[in-house]
Amino acid sequence: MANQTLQAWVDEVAALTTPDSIHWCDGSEEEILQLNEQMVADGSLIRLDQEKHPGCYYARSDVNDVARVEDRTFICSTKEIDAGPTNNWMCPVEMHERLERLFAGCMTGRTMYVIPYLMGVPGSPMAKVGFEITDSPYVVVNMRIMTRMGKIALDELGDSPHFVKGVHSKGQLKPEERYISHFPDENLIMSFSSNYGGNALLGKKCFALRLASVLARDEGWLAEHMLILGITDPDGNKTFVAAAFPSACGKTNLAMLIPPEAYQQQGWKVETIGDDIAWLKFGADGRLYAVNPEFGFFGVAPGTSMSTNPNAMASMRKDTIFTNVALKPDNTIWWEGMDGDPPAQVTDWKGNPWTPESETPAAHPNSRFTAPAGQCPCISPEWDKPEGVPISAIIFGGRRSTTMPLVYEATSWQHGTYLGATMTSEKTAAAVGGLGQLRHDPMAMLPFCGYNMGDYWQHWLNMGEKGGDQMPRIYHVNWFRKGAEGEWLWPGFGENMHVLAWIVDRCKGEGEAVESPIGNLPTPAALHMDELNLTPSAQEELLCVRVDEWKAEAKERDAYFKQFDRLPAGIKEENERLKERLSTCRV
Ligand code: GTP
Ligand code: SPV
Ligand code: MN
Repeated sequence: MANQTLQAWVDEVAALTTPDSIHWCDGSEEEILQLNEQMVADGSLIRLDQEKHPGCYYARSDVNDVARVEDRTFICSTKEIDAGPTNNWMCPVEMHERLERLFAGCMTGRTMYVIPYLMGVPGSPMAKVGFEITDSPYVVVNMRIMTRMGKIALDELGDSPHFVKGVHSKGQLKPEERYISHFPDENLIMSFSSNYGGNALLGKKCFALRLASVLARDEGWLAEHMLILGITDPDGNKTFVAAAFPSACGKTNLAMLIPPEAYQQQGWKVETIGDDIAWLKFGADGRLYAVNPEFGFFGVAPGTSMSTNPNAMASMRKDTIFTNVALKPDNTIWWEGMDGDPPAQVTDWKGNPWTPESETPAAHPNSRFTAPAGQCPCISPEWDKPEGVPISAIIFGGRRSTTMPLVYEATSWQHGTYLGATMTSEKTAAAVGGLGQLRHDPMAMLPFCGYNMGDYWQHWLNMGEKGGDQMPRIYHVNWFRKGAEGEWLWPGFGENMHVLAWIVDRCKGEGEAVESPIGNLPTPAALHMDELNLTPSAQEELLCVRVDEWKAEAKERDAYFKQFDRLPAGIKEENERLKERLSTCRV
């Protein structure tokens, strides 16, 4: 091993965790086959029907290990103020002591895998190397799909001492021993007692968002919880857009959108660059460029079907791992919302018999597929461009049953930053606890920002200062507004194209808009609303701004902002301006 820093660290972790053997992963086909075989033999994976699902496997997690655990996730910066009011903080010395007790000897009887991986495109100025040490072969095979893994990362690293360290052990999967800890000053992640995606696949949320957001602040770029897509318009021009929605609020679906027939006939086309994470940096021309640092999709299974997202269904046609979905007797899979009638009998995600009469879901609401991004039929030819794609618009959005219109436009970068900072959304099954509760989730980064949220907003404002009038336009969307009966007012999915097309039009200086106290709204005609079978009341509700509701919203934001010692003046100013516009408008 030529890289001394790397070898010394691996030796140190091995001395602490005392594995029976050490395996350096090369990321080869044979290695993965062998690991899959081994897991099938010990019962931790089930091989699916190889004709219907070639190269696909099925896994069930521990019943207490199905989602991210935000109350067990820590940012261990030296000073508490640098983690800020929205993160759990623990003193790094104390967290190290606590973790060292848990990690001591935890790999006895197990193999320790050393996974070299690359986040970003090889040769890209934005690519970064990480290593994950783990005792979980399930983590290895998932990391192989989610990242560019093996030799490619070692080659990129060479003998440089600069890489992100990740130490993971599934421990005994006890919830009370679970810690997802980040040490920004050491470029180190330590994760114990969970095998679930966001807790255990350390390249994803732990590195590419929590640690990367700190690096991005220091180096003048952005690490964001955003999908990236390319939209070709009828003139043949491509516009690239990035969008931040909280977990399980529609990023994968929007990233793979298929335009409705009428739009396709005019020449509209959508291509995917990424579905969860974007790293954005200024290019030589002063514009903001985005890359997807990942290599696969870790997507929500329930609700994914040929009618909602055929591109996701095609992405998982082979070489995919399904976790916590339901298993059919013929070794195929099923989940709620898949096409057709529910099967007469399946084995549910806990391993129990299930029928359509059962009172619990067959697939866990946060069950997931891990699929190679390259298998997506609409993957963009630009998705592995080292320099990334130039972003013309940024979209924020949450899951809001009321108040938030379908779409509106910010009037400046500062106003747009404020729209991101004030995002709220109803909680989903992607994290443990509080399902359906409305909470603030700024820029969809509440669980993922590795430093003080006030400083993060200031960093956004600073980026705007630097980029000037070349910065992307900013929008806020809401696909989830409900009617009196609790029904969705907006059809969503492919029909979200109506909104994307308006945004593209606006980026070109076209597309009709009307001013309102909250920002610019489209007219129904600019959205081609008449092509949808919406009732007149749904159409009105989707684009209305109720002044009394918004006054309450603005007041609540004042209360929310009180916890931030480092609230940027620009954010406070935008809330004052909003209140002023609301108080003077005549409705
Ligand atoms: P993470 O992977 O957790 O970050 O989630 P995500 O943001 O990628 O969410 P995803 O696209 O997987 O969607 C989550 C859930 O929202 C699924 O059950 C979808 O069916 C549903 N969903 C997505 N888009 C829409 C939409 O436009 N309208 C409605 N009503 N539901 C949607
Ligand atoms: C999310 O929860 O936002 C996800 C899944 O994308 S996880 O990788 O578990 O974070
Ligand atoms: Mn996500």
